[in-house]
Amino acid sequence: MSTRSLTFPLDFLWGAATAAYQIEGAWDADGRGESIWDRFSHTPDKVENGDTGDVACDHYHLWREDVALMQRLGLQAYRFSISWPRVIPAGRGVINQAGLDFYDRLVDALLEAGIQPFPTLYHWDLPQALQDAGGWGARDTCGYFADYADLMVRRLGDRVRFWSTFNEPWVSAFVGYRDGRHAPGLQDGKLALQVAHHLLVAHGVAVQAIRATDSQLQVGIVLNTWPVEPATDLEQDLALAEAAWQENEGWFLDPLLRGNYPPAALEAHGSSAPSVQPQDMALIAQPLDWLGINYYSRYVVQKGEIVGPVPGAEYTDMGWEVHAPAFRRLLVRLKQEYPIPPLYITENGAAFPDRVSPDGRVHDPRRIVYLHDHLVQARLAMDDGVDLRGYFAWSLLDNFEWAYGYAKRFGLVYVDYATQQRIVKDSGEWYAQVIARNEVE
Ligand code: IFM
Repeated sequence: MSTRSLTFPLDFLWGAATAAYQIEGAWDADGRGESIWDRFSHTPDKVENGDTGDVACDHYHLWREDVALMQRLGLQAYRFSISWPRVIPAGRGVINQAGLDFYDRLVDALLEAGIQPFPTLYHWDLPQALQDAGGWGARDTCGYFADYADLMVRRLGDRVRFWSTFNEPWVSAFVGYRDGRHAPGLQDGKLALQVAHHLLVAHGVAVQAIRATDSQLQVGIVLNTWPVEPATDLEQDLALAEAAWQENEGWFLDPLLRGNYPPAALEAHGSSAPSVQPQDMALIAQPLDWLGINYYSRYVVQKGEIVGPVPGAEYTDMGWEVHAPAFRRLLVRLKQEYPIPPLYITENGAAFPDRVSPDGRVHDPRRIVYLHDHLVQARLAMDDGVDLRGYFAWSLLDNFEWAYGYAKRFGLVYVDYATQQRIVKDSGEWYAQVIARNEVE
């Protein structure tokens, strides 16, 4: 770690993030409907160890305690997601008041604790009833999503200023519908591209619905970014890295910010390219009040191949390279190449195999170094002119890490799943100091 302190602007927003299916549990409580992740995690061999989100961190019941933890850490904002099937069990039609009440109470408690709520409307848990009708492959789902967005904004918009439509649509489309490693577990590349398009259209109609209810709300979307960096200046490496950017990051950034798909990537998809209706691209490119960026790691390419492992590099428990300088390069690239709105880092963090020590504490020095180094790079990117307004660590709590179940721990707070005891890790204490001082040393 360096000896120089890097101070952040006074209004920089410090937070931590979670998602509904990963922490709430209470999967069938009080009228909640089934989601695609309930169905998927209950299907044999889909999730490591047969884990499910049935109980998870039981946040649905322990939310008061969790808000108190956030307050103790000094969080200024909390990014969580709303479970669509908890508030509209079949995804359309009948509304579940008990589900709405849960988020209502959570928002009130956060505000009382001085914590800004930062909800995401969709973090991968589509109501199963909508999946049965075609899921995101069906265009009608876009309209149901806009209705759901409208419902939530009418209910919470008097207290919640920041809204995001989707978390990581790339993952929903390609890991869920092409690779089959996430719900709904399909393996159809052409369908996945159509799904990606529908997610963007759904974003567009939801932004319109939200703004129609209250034009003052701050609406954004959260994208995952995983740059592929060339190991050399050789044409082959440069071309591969660029093609990967267009195919992955550009596939979402370009429609959202420029109103078109990246031409080369579109051409490369040939007959698998999505079918696009005349007004779609304008609909997708609604002005954004902010953009959320999730960053964890990068790939390196050399001689046309992904290098793995990168010699001398450190890897997290997910097998992801720890490489903070790529974070700054990414942020600067976004600023240089796109007409971006203000940015928030909506996720950044690392999984390590944490254990409770005999002293009853969880010592996680590698996570502290990871967070420190990424915050330094984020701050340096701000010196480079990047308009970065806030940072959310992933995650507040250890939680259900999708196909890995509970095997991976990303939290600032350790969760003992047998007892639901929470223990603030050393990284949580460290992050609290960063927030209190508004600087990284
Ligand atoms: O846990 C996930 C989260 O739900 C979305 N972004 C990446 C995290 C770590 O894999």
